[in-house]
Amino acid sequence: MKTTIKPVLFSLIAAGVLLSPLAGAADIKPRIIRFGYGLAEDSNQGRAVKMFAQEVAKLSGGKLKVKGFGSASLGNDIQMQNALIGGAQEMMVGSTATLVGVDKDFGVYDLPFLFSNEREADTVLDGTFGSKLLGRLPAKGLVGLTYWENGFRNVTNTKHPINRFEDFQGIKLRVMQNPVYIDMFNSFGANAVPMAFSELFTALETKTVDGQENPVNTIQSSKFYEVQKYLSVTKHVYSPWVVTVSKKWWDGLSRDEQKVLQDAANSSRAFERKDSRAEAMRSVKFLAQQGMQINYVSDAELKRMRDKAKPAFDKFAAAGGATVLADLQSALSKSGQ
Ligand code: TK8
Repeated sequence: MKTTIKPVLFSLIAAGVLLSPLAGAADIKPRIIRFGYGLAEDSNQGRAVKMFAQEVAKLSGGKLKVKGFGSASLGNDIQMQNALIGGAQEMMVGSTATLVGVDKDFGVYDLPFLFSNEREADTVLDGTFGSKLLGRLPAKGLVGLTYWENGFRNVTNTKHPINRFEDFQGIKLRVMQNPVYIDMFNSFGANAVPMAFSELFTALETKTVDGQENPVNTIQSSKFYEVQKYLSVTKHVYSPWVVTVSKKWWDGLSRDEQKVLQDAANSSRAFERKDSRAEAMRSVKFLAQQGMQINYVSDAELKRMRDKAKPAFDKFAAAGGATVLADLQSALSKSGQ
């Protein structure tokens, strides 16, 4: 055996096949990257994964092949996160909110009414603060490549429009699996039910919960308008998505391959945000056409909600988040300058 393998190996090396993993060798099988996500293929998330895949194919000359798996077909956000950490899956995109299971400080983004507009969010996420927080992930088995926009979250339900925080009274509201959300909505008087996104449509359909909160893009792409009557524009949280890679798998890549993924992630960020923002403008009209009753919460009532939810900040700080919160607030104060 040995005598036959050696010459083959030698000629492969001579052909440069084993020495230059990114250069031309068409006979080497592409590395398959399973990239899981929770939303439908036809969503801002799905479109951005597709664009990222094309970019990776282009930059790697076809040596790296990203396969997108939408609708949580590889598992919900928490399950995928664990699969990445264990090395059983290569990539995913999901809400930063579910990263609290990995590092509690990620809950800072979920504090109510933290960002007033997309510009503030972009400045903080794309600046030193955002990358510093991503820099915490490798120690936990994940590599964070970039933030995408999930967007400002709004409430839907089947009972009545939400005009004031008192209207949350008695509403069973699905929230992400994150203590900041549970506290926030319980402080409004809702009955907050933490649940994986992948179970949400059925839970709404069977009335296990009365409502949920997500950006208008998601309310459209997940067809929540089929099972929800009222959409109340509250913009209570700006929610980022984060593109992550399994650290175990990442460590086995060459520097060139890592660069391809990072560069493609950087390009995908601009694409995804532009696409999401353009779609959000159209979604409200679409949802109205589908028969949703839409109301905009007044500034005065939003201020009452903000005041009511303030204890969430103190609680987050007291539970070990004081430093990360102060850092974020300082980054935010600079964003206006
Ligand atoms: C998709 C989720 C979703 C998030 C949620 O898997 O859970 O409500 O907003 O986008 O990450």
